[in-house]
Amino acid sequence: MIDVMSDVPVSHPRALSLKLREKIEHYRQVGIVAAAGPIAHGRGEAFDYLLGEETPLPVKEDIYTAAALLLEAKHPVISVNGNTAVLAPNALISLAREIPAKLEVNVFYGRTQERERKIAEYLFAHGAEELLGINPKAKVPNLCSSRQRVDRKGIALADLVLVSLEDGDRTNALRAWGKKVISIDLNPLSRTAIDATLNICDNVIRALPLLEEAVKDLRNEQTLRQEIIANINNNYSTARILKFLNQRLKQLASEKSDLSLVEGTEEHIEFLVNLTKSVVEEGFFSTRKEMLKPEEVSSRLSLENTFIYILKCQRDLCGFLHGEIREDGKFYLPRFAIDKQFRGLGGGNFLLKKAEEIAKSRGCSKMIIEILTNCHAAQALCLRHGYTPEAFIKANANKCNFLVLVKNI
Ligand code: PTJ
Repeated sequence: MIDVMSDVPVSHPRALSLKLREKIEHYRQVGIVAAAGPIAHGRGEAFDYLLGEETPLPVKEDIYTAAALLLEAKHPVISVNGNTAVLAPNALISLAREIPAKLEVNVFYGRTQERERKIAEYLFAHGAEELLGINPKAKVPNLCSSRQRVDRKGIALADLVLVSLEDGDRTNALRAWGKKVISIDLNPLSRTAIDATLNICDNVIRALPLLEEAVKDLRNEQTLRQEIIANINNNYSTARILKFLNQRLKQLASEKSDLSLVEGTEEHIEFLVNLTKSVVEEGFFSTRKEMLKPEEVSSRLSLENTFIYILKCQRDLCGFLHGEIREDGKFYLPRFAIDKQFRGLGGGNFLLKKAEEIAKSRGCSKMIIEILTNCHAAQALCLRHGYTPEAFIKANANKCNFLVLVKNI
């Protein structure tokens, strides 16, 4: 096994990441990795951070789909460039054996026989038995870069090519040549990822072993494989990963947003009136609602069984909740609001949880929330928190209708 001397202490919290960098840099000096290889690696690291350095669930499904494609292909070929060879030599070889598929060297930068041979020898040293793509003679039509040169017994013949961690031109040209392409690319918006028959948005070091496991699982499942393949839709896969990233970033934003609640006092009256006004203007509170006049707010602050809390984002006042325990002993939330600038930071979740805590601490077992029917974000929030619609209040005179949502707590 070829190993690289490392300056990274094993106890370093990011030891694996730093060691992989060292490896990429070492093999750049050796001439296996291209000069641009460390830059490509850095881009991958950045995207992997956003994923949380774990294979997301929808990507695990894509990996199964990719395994089905590989097993159904007549001549599958795994294309290997400098970065992939160095990052995952054993996984590449093992996957190729398991399918079985051919391994073919195909590089973009500095394509000389010397570089091709260096990559091949590196993989032979890790146990590969055959490597195609050394001084190949066939050409991918309509492709100008060095990647155009492909092996007659490999990519030229292939009906499916697996490409990992690469620049954008070739996937399109391979598709136009009639081949299916599976890509492994951490950037879901790269041209390779978009043009592929299916992109696996994951780090090659995780994706290749998972792919091998999926190949083993689907080995004797031909009907299932065909069903899976019939439903391939790369755009949908891209949409799912973008949604995953969106939710993950929202979650991280809410964890970092430093939210807190304080009891409403006289010093918050101006804020309460102004926020109420602006939410009325947005059409999310009825004009019939109180809290638009300072004296009305003031009188509510001192009422027994009325709870007005202010939401703070760090030091900024950014929202409020107004809850009441009425004669029926249920906890009503006539209004809660968050300033436009501070939405999407988890404030809604925070306010609802707090309202339920207050309700429970006062012995209430049922929450009741009235929301204008056009206020979809607040309705969605309540539904996510387990509220169910109980009634619809038609209030035509004020051109507003309410949905009554309830939850037993
Ligand atoms: O060895 P060569 O000459 O064929 O050159 C290889 C590189 C990678 C230098 C070349 O193909 C290149 O410049 O690629 P790009 O344009 O930087 O694209 C690489 C893509 O792979 C980017 O979308 C990265 O986000 C993605 N990527 C980087 N690291 C990983 C990755 N995807 C999966 N796993 C990774 N570890």
